[in-house]
Amino acid sequence: MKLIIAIVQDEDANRLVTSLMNDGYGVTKLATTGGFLRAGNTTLMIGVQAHKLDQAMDIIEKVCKSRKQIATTPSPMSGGNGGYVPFPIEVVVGGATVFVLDVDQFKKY
Ligand code: 2BA
Repeated sequence: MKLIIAIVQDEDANRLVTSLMNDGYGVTKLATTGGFLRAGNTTLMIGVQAHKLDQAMDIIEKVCKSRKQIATTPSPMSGGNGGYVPFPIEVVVGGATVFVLDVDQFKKY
């Protein structure tokens, strides 16, 4: 069994959950925040049988679009002595950042 952890944009999340559920996948949706933009995104945990992994990845790739986003530069993690001026930057976000992990055990009690 595999666990897919997919970080997607909020705009794509509902459509992706619907598509996965319609094809029989179990999905857990988490509200998360990106470290760079400090903006909301969505992380999905999807447990799949190994033979259904490729199909799930195809669905993620099909549904999730990359988008340009204008953001102000995030504050430095640890500031100096002030004087920091945020300025707008353009970044391309997504479609999806996906990790695939081997599952050691899967149980439902
Ligand atoms: P954020 O960390 O908010 O990053 C949003 C977008 O900002 C990234 O899109 C990328 O285009 C840009 N970006 C990130 N770090 C940057 C940097 N140091 N310099 C310049 N631009 C930077 P994506 O790559 O599509 O990532 C979307 C979201 O996926 C990320 O949101 C983060 O929540 C997650 N993510 C990406 N890579 C990850 C990783 N290696 N581990 C864990 N989460 C990751």
